[in-house]
Amino acid sequence: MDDLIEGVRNGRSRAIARLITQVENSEAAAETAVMQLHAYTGKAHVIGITGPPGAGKSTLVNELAKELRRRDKRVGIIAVDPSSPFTGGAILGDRVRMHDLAGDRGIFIRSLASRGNLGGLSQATTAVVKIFDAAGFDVVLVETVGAGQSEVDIAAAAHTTLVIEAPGMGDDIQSFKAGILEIADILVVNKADRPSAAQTVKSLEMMLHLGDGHTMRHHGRFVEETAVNQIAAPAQATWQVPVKQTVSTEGQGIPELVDAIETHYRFIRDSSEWQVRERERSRREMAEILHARLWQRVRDSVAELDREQLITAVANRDLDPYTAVNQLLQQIEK
Ligand SMILES: Nc1nc2c(ncn2[C@@H]2O[C@H](COP(=O)(O)OP(=O)(O)OP(=O)(O)O)[C@@H](O)[C@H]2O)c(=O)[nH]1
Ligand SMILES: [Mg+2]
Repeated sequence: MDDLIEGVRNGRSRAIARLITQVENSEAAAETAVMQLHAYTGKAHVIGITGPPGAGKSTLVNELAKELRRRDKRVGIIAVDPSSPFTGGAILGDRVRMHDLAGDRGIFIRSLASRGNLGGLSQATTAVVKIFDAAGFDVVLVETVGAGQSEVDIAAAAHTTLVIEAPGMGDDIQSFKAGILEIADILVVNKADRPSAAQTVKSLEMMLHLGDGHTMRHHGRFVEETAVNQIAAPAQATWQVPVKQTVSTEGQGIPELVDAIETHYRFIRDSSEWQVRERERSRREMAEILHARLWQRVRDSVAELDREQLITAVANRDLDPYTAVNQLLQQIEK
């Protein structure tokens, strides 16, 4: 086990791959290893890349990784729950596109697929970010499809979140998913080679402008710029969300996007924002572990038949879910 931890800390690919596989299979040994690695983390810049299916996230990640390598950064990449299973086309496509990067020791790419375990994917992603961090990767890129709340949560656990949009999906303001402004640190209009790209950029900039009466102070939360807040926290530096255009298939706009990412990194490092986000990430991580642990204790102390009966009772409206959970808690507290 100590060999495995030493291997990961020395950035050895075999050790990293082995530990990630253990994490994916929820092996008890993996938990112990990740536990021990925590002390060696906290250095990597974690970047979430999210957006609708087909917006060009994987192509962009590939180009970002190449540019970051040119800037001498070591890069870990996680594709979370790619839209197709391992046998399907999307992943194959990802492999082909990411093929450029194969053989580069400064890069490690891993796909994580949903296993249906409780809190499984989210917890596995957090663990793999930790492994890359402990292995000395400077940057960790996490690609998620921005379709459901859980995926958005994963992106929100990053230091810097890129929201990728593509033109031509009905470029009126309403068509953009509610909530993207809350999580985006940088907006990217990919496929800028498409004719309607300018309109998409305009719509996004208008949305940002509508939010101008607010000050983005805490990640994912808008704080009203009231007199009270100004007295309580005077002259807080604020981040203006930029809208960047890229043509990922041509590598266009990529160096400028990496510049914007580095500017954001300096902004959060030089303000209290890094600490705010580290605390937020720690809080989420603990909540996930707590959730999994509680369910495990319920499974250990309440017979499956009894659990299923409670679920049926709630579904049939014979019982409300609060009472059902209270009953479960009483049984594990015994
Ligand atoms: N014209 C154009 N096509 C692009 C651009 N970037 C990506 N594409 C194409 O768009 C398609 C989808 O790209 P992906 O990178 O797989 O998109 P994705 O967002 O990762 O897709 P999912 O992971 O399935 O959600 C591919 O056929 C790409 O070649 C671009 O800048 N311009
Ligand atoms: Mg993809």
